[in-house]
Amino acid sequence: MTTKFGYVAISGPTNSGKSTLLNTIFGKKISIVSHKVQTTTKSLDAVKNINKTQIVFIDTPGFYEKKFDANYFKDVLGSISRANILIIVLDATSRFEYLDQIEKIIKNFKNKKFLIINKIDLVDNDYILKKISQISYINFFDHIFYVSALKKKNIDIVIKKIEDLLPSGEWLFSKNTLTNISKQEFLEEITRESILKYLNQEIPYNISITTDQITKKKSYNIYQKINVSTLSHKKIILGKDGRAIKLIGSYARLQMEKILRYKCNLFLKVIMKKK
Ligand SMILES: Nc1nc2c(ncn2[C@@H]2O[C@H](COP(=O)(O)OP(=O)(O)OP(=O)(O)O)[C@@H](O)[C@H]2O)c(=O)[nH]1
Ligand SMILES: [Mg+2]
Repeated sequence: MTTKFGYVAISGPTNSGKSTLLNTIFGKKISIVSHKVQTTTKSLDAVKNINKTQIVFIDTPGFYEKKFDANYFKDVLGSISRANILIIVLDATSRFEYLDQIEKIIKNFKNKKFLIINKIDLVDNDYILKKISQISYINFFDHIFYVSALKKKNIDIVIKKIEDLLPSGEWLFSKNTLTNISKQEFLEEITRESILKYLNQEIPYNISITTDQITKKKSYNIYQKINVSTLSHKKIILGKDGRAIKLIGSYARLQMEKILRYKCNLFLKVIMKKK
């Protein structure tokens, strides 16, 4: 059997649903998702094997105004340059932003280009068609798809097209490879996702999660630190009588149990790093 292999980069503005799309393609949580901007902060590779084709999907941090500089794009552009197929995901419900930047990326990208208009569960066809007319370079895309990543609509069509277009080649990863991040890093991401869910404004963007220890016996015991830089942030994360941290911890723990399919105890400490 001749095998196929290739990279598919998923790019586009923040909050357009790139990570949701990835999770739907895999049928499980691979990358964290939130209603806030800048949820994905580092590119992530995830390997999917379908029939004779091995596809490495690359989830990337979305475009975001405050970070729209050369440094920020190094990671994203690096990921894109590896790709056999580049998917740009736009949110059908929001103003199409960064169209000029996307134009540059698209016109410089030599391989196949897909445009995915996501969140079609929230808007009607006429509205979408009108919005599409804003994209003057629409013909540069090889294929356009209208999907709902959340409601799992038309995702199978996208996958089929990817399978068709990827080149023949040896699989680079073993059959069991899933992502390029460790279990520890992923569990840190799960806690960050919970913080994005429960805490507002700047807090989620000013913390880091680190791991002290993970042990596994009758249950996983996961010891993590939430590192903050100011006392006021520490107070907000803890909440009145520790209510916020309890909420964050119990949601994160539930997610971890779902992912690991094992009982989990999560121990969170909020640490103020001295400047
Ligand atoms: N209604 C609806 N909501 C969606 C759909 N896809 C994603 N969302 C929501 O859009 C928000 C952003 O989703 P993410 O997947 O985190 O977006 P992202 O593009 O990865 O964002 P960044 O990582 O910040 O670049 C979340 O609240 C999702 O639940 C969709 O098809 N329909
Ligand atoms: Mg994301």
